[in-house]
Amino acid sequence: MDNEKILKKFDPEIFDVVKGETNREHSTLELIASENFCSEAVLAALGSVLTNKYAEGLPKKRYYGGCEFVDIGETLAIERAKQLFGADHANVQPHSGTQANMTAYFALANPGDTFLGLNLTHGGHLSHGHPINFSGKYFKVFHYGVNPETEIVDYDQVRKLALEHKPKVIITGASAHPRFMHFDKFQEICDEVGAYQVADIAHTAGLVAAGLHPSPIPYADIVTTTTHKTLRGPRGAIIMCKAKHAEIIDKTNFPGMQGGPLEHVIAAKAVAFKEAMSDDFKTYQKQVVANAKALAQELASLGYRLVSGGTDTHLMMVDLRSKNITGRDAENALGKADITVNRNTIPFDPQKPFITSGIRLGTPALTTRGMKETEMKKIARLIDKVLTNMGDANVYENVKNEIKELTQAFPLYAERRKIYDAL
Ligand code: DSN
Repeated sequence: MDNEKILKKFDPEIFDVVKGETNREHSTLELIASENFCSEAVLAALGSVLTNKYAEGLPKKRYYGGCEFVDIGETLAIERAKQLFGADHANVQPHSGTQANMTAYFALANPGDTFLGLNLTHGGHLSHGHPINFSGKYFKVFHYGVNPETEIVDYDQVRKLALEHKPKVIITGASAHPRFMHFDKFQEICDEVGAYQVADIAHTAGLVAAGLHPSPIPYADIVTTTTHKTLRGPRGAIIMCKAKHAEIIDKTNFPGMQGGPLEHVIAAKAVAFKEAMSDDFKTYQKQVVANAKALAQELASLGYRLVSGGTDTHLMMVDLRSKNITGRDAENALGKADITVNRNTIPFDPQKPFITSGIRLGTPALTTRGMKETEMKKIARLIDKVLTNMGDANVYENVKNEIKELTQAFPLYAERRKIYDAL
């Protein structure tokens, strides 16, 4: 890898950042549900000269010359996204999930229009109408939540709120809800009140592509997703929609919301979509779900309460109140023992979002390393060891040693690390 040699020579400080992060990813247990490890092929496209090219517009309809190669890359990304999800239309230019949502909302609605979205503290997302986000500032957003008993999305409440507020858009999808989203049920409500459905499947896109989670494509007007979570591609997003919205989506994204597309990222998205069409990817996604179930079951048997009692997906929400620990303290303690998680509010959380009563755990990244149910059970016990011995540095050290064994048995970016070490 001559590139690394050049970087090391010219900018050793940044080289050390890249090397340090690669080693951190290898030597810790990554349980953040929205993270994953993309392939060397994806990284190769990302770190290419495609970053140099301005290509405002769409393939064959650009505002710049010299786009013949990026046109091929972007067309491949579009066609593969359409094939992977069975969508009529795809725009692969959004820089992030929030920007994809921004395009979706402004394509369908005007500032001041009424929306419905899932409450952030019940598993929604900032860009689903939180007052501190653009979505909550430009639109009048009412929030639905989960049923207090089942902790699963309350479709009766969604319907009641929809009939009461007559939203222009109902945002579906979640970032911290462990159960399936039933887009068909949402669509029935949308049809009843004349609302558009915008489904944000950022978290479950890989599962949807593999047929392991209900797809919103047959129902929703617009579907957005990031490409770096369960989909295991580069950091970024795409928008898919029904043919009737194709023109407005493309126009709203550019020139409406964004400038020049990131053609290196778009090429990397194309690579990831090709990977996602393989049988290996389906097997991987099945294991992601099996691992999540195994981790959840073991945690439950160790006395942890799981929001909604378990998971259907790649993630679970752990309620720490019975252990008298906050999400923030758990995140910090686990971090000291080389287990990376994020604190997260749980439905009806009595704590503030900065503290929280829960943690969110996900299995996409560890499954990419090849870990299976046996490792998940072990990891549940290691998590418990830390959380039942808060502040005990000896315990953290013991857990770290066990994690070292585990990470060495499932190496990550081994070739890359070898090259960095040799420089
Ligand atoms: N999508 C969020 C997450 O799930 O981590 C971050 O915006």
